[in-house]
Amino acid sequence: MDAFDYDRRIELLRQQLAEHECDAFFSVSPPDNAYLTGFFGSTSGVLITRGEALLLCDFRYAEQASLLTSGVTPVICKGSFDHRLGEHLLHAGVKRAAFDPGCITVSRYDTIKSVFPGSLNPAPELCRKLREIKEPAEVNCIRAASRLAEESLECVLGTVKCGMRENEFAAALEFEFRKRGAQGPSFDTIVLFGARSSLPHGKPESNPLEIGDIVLVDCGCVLEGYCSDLTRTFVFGRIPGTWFSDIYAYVYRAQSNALNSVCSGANTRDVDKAARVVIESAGYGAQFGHGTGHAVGLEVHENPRVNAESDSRLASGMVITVEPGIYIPGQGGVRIEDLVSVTDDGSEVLTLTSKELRIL
Ligand SMILES: [Mn+2]
Repeated sequence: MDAFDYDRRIELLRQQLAEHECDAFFSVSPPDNAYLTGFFGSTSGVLITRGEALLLCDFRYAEQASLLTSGVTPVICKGSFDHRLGEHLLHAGVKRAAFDPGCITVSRYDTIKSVFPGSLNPAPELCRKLREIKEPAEVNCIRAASRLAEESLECVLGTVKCGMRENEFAAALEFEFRKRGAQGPSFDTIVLFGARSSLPHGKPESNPLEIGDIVLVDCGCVLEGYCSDLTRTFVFGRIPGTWFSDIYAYVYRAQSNALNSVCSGANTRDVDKAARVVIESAGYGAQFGHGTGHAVGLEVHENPRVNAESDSRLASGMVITVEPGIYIPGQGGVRIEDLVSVTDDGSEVLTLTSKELRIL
């Protein structure tokens, strides 16, 4: 496993705190807490002050927390977790504590507020912003998670036969993920046959695979805490019609065009445009109703987002997806998705599976 420099991340966060004129940061967000400390439990709190870095968790995670190699001090809490967090803020003499308003519920906020009399300052751009730029070791984890998902997909594609069900395919894929060392899927696996492929985020059901069906698979796994994301669209037995070859070609071209636009300094809106312009000029603009992509890391959907309204500059170290699609209700859809990392001199596509139309 790649070793991460948590102390460096905490130091970067402290620099951000100074800019926000705050003397502490607290978080109850598992991905932020994993990023700052290496702790992957489902419930935890992190409190960073100028001099201290605390990880609050409960008895279930005591041993796990004691094994952490980061410079963080574990605190095992009993009773109301958020209450304890408020008390620690109070006892540390904190005056202005920054937190991410997108990662806490109103009731948890209220509990902390009821104990801590200082100021709570919303700062969505703190830890999540740091997470946008991946360290080389993080990119390696995402690359490995991508390889694992791709190998699993290849394995299941080898077993495809008439009558196989969508949910059977999805279960087989997730079984392969686990068998190969993944912690699990990074989101609910999407497997859609035939006309159901027009549902961009449809759920696998029990309908059987038939000759001439489209097979759309959108899947990803988690490895060492990092997510992958991959979509391919195949056909089973034969191509359902020229309409399908046509939309496949448009999506293929849109996806390549957007991938080619990915580089440090590019605006996310322009990456979206690079895909959209191809699909629009083919007359399918209305059938491509979602954004072109999103960043991936400890969470499968991270910032920056890549869509027509987004306005972020890509920078070396970011890892995003490029996944345009065309969806025709009642007929079927096509989506092609790769992971791409932004590098100093351009980009590196992390997904290696072929995108040529494949007949299973
Ligand atoms: Mn995606």
